[in-house]
Order: sequence, then structure tokens, then C-alpha cells
Amino acid sequence: MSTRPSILVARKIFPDVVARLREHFDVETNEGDAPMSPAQLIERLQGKAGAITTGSERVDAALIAACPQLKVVANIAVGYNNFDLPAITAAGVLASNTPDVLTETTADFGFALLLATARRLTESEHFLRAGQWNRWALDMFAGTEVNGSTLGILGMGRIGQAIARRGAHGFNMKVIYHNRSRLDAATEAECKARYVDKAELLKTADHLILVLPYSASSHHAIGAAELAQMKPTATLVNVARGGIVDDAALASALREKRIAAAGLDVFEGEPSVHPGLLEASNVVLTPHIASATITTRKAMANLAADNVIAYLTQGKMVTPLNPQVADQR
Ligand code: 8YV
Repeated sequence: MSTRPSILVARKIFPDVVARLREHFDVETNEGDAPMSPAQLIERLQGKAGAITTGSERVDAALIAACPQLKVVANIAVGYNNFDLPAITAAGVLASNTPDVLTETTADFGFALLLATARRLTESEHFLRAGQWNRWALDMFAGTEVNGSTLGILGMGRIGQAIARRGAHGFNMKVIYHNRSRLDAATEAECKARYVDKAELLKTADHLILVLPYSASSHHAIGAAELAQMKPTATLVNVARGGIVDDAALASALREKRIAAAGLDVFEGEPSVHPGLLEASNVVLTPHIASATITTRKAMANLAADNVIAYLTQGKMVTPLNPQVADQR
């Protein structure tokens, strides 16, 4: 019998990353790539010391209790709201995410979605593809100005700051932000960003982009009351997590033109999308692809692999979420 640790890679990843893992471990993969039910995941994790997960796998107290041999869970994502971190930590299991490697790629996409939303890119493309371009008018698909406008950012971590730089330096935007904690003066100056309270952010932004982590306290951070405070000409972009926006309230606001438009990469209950959003023409919808370039997705998978290899072979970790677990080993 093999004495090498066994690990599970819960979703299909790149073959060269699997090959790296196989240098150290017996590796079970999910070549079909179908998301596993909680029961299937528990079954596949029996006897495994490590798991590489994505946002589609929930690692909670029940899973941890049912998989006593598990030592490390490495998420291929910077967000880790699919992890019950206190339960994982209490069981002495190390957890990791993939920060930094996706910051600029995700900021690029956030900006792409902002531009597409403000300038009605997909709506006008559908019109053209549908063979309706038999007329022209001065105000046809006239959108809202991006250059020189006010960019509001809710959540000012690494990705928020990267978006601020694009807005301030590339598009001459006035950047305002709200965050749990204010940035230091040097970072604010570099991002040309001004700290405001949430009410001022909602009221002043021409374009509001959401880049905050999902938690119980950020659930429905943008709901009917917040949408009512935004300008009727404003656009809203979410590249953070579904659940931060109340999708039903947003669908109503878009239908009634209480805000101009929205760009959404993430949804409550994805991959399902609220029917009111699917029906609305003033919303750009993408399937959770903000970090999706080949280079970045490979870097994310490699970083998750690095974490599992470093921990199971040397007791170290590259980007731990609960380093106290490694310290107690
Ligand atoms: C992931 C993401 O690709 O990093 C995150 O938090 O949302 C995306 O970059 C997705 O969650 C798959 O795990």
C-alpha cells in the first residue's frame, strides 16, 4: 500500500498542475468536472489528507467532522465564503486561498464590465445581430459618460485599489470609496481615492462597483433602500459575490429605471439567475469569469497546489487563511 498522502482535486484543473501534485501524492481528480453534492464530496474525501476546492464546494462543520484524516483544504479562489473557517480551524485543518495572483485580471474585468454597462455594449450588439440596424438616431444606445465621472468603490482591498488606479489614472475619474477600514494616506494618494461614508458613496457615484467579500454582514449590502439612494443615471457593477446584491430588488430597480444599468458577474444562487435580470435589457450578465484568463486561472491552480505541497511535505503554507493551525503542529 502507498505511504504517500492521498488528495482530492474536486474540480477539473490543468493537467500540468495535476502532474505536479502527482510527484508528491496519490491524486484523485474529477475529470467529468460536475460539481459534487455534499455527500459525494464527503465520500470522495475519505482517507484524503488534502482537498483542492473551488467556490462550488462547501467545506463546513459537517464535512470536517466526517473527514477526520483531512489536514488541508486549498481553495482556488481569493474569496472563501464556501469555507466555514472557524469550524475548519477548530478541527486543526489548514485552509488557504489564492490572493494576489488574480488582482489585476479581476480589476481589468471589473473595468470591462463597467465600460460595457455604461456604454450599453451587449444591448447594442444584440440589436445589431438581430438585424435591427436599419435606422440610426443621434441618441441611439446613448449611454453614460465614464471618463471624468465619479467612480464609487465599495470594498477597498487589493482588487478595489487596482480598480481605483484604473479609474483615476486611466480614465481621469474622481474616485470615492467606502470600506470597513480606511486606507493609509499613502495608499489613498496613490489610488487618488477619497474615503466617504456609505450614504455619500451611494448618493454621489456615477458608477458604483462592488468588490467586498461576502459574509453575513455584507449580505444584501445593496438592497432596495440602497438602490433608492443611487442616482437614476447611475450604473452598478458587481464582481464580488452573489448575495451582496439583493437580485430581486435590483431587477425591480432596473425595470423601473430607478438606476440606469447594471453589470453583474456574480448572482444569488448562481448558476441560476433571477428571471427579472434575464429579462432586463439594461443589464450586462457574465457567468462569474472575472478572474478567467488562462494565465491567471493557471496561477490560481498552481498556488493552491503549492499550498498543499508545502503543507503536507514541509508543514508550511504559502497563503494560509488560518496560519495558527500550522503554528500549533
Ligand atoms: C474564482 C472568485 O474563479 O477568486 C474568487 O473569489 O470568485 C473567482 O476568481 C471562483 O470563485 C472559482 O473558485
